[in-house]
Amino acid sequence: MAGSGKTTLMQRIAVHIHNQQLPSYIINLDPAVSSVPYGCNIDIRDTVNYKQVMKEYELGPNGGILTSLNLFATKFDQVMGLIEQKADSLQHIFVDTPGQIEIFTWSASGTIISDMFAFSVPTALIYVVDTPRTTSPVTFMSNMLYACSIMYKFKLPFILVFNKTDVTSADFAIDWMTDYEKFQEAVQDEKAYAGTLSASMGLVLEEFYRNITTVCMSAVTGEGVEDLFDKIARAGEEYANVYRPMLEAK
Ligand SMILES: Nc1nc2c(ncn2[C@@H]2O[C@H](COP(=O)(O)OP(=O)(O)O)[C@@H](O)[C@H]2O)c(=O)[nH]1
Ligand SMILES: [Mg+2]
Repeated sequence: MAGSGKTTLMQRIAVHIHNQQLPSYIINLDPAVSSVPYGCNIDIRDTVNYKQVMKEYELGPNGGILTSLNLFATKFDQVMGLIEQKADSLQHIFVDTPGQIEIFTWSASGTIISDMFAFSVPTALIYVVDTPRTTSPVTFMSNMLYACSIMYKFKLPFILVFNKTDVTSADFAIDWMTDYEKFQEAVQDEKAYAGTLSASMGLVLEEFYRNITTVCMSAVTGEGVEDLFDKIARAGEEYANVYRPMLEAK
């Protein structure tokens, strides 16, 4: 989600891989970001000028981001070539997506780019939740349904990060995910139609929660980052055991 802290998380990851000396690559795919607060190895902004794209194609901000991503996707085989050359010496490759995540998740270029990764190297998705802004049961459910739809669309190992736990603990979220009755209780206070919807969707989400990997952390303080890296390592195993065979069977 926009503003959930994806870029700040990348900054935290950059600090962690530097401290732990984990040879890694960082890629920025947000054409509209004014400055990238971490050292990145590949930056979409070096190839595509977002402001110029907006002007040239007479687009608004979202159209500008989408078109910039499309333009970059047509050249992404060059990026992959570079990555494949380096892959043996790299432990991780991290990719930051545009602030407007929908532009990545529901566009052809987002699919092309993620497929290229998934076919070439062990790949996982990290979905970042703005914990303080997700404390209402209805908002929480909408966010989880969105995460769920992205997981099924991409068919890749999936890590749900509850970020900004320095502001609001994610205990409520973990409670709702592990104990369906607690979510029901919370949702009963919502008298509107949305409350009824949440209550019935909750059952669908139970299955999603059962299979999901969660990390509670703060990109700002760094708390929880070790857990994130543990879960990334596990996602790598999951990719090898479950997802890779599925891809090869396609
Ligand atoms: N308190 C707190 N703020 C955060 C955290 N992570 C990100 N932010 C703030 O949330 C805002 C959006 O962050 P950004 O990384 O740009 O979000 P993005 O759009 O998902 O890339 C910024 O003001 C960040 O400083 C966190 O863990 N704790
Ligand atoms: Mg960002």
